[in-house]
Amino acid sequence: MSYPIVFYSPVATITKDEENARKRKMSIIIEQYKNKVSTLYTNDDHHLCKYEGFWYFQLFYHHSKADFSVESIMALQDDFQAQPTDVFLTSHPKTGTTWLKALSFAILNRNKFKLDLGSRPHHPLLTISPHDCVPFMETEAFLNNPSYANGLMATHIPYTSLPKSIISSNCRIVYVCRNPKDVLISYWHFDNKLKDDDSIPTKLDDVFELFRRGMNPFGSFWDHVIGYYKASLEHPDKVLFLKYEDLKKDPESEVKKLAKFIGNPFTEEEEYDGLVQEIIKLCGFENLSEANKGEEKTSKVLSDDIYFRKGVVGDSVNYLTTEMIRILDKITKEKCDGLDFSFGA
Ligand code: PAP
Repeated sequence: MSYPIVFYSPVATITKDEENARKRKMSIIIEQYKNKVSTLYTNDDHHLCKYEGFWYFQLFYHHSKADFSVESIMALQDDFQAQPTDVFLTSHPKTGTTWLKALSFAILNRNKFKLDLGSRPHHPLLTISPHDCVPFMETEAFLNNPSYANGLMATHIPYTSLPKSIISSNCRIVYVCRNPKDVLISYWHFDNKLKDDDSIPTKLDDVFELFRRGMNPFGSFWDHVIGYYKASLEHPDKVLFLKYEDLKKDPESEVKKLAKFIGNPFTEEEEYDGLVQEIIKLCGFENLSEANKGEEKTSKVLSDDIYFRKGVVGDSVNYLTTEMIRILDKITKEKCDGLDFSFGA
């Protein structure tokens, strides 16, 4: 199967006018879905609400959590039109999204942006965040001119809640999953990094309790993974299911698999020239975390380095108690019962 080659460009920096337009559009979206959202079941402090079986922030209560809110998902479900050539990078938060974005961007743009990492490196991934190279649909929903047209985008929306046109069109979906224990620890650190310096850090016990009950944004984690896993079995030409741990263990074959699936397989010559290895190196944790250090270079709310912490498999053993591990393993066993599926670690 061959696909047209589409060129992608990084998201431009948002100007002040665009930011104002974004705020206006956000107010319209809040108003539009106010009634629908008010009927949803919320948790005790109205922090999250449940929609189509998964938990989300509500923009209505948390203006600061504008992106990734239930309203943005509703707006995308109503308005988003997928194109047959689109590629969607999908994931539950903290499972390797940033890495998958970088790899896919580098693969699809390898003729446009050469990979020479020599003395004068110039690849976009060395100067801007993978999140600016590949936007989230959820954040673009509030822009007047979303960069959907670029054809490569990401989302944390669960499979069963994806806009219908993504399911019905011939576009491709790549999902990356990671073992729940490392996801929980990564999320806990991320959540605390998002807090102001004078806020009290969230305790691991509290995050654990919510995570195991599925009450985290885009949770339940297990239902999220299983939804995409089943879709990948039913539609293997449409949904590619990757594991963070496999990418760590055998990056070369996983990257080749990814390139083939997204319509840009490496030629024998490219492989011979070491291009696969160069892409792996460019997108490796060491390289990207170094490139994203320091002040934010682009327009986003979050600084670029918040997405890079340790980037290893199994760090959760340094934080979780034996009892927490037992409980998480038990949930995994129950949720995956009858499925030929196991997490990579
Ligand atoms: P997001 O859902 O907020 O976009 P996501 O990128 O999915 O986050 O997950 C972040 C995790 O991926 C972090 O894991 P850690 O907390 O266990 O360290 C981050 O360090 C890791 N990560 C980011 N980039 C890479 C990379 N290039 N290689 C390996 N791991 C990475």
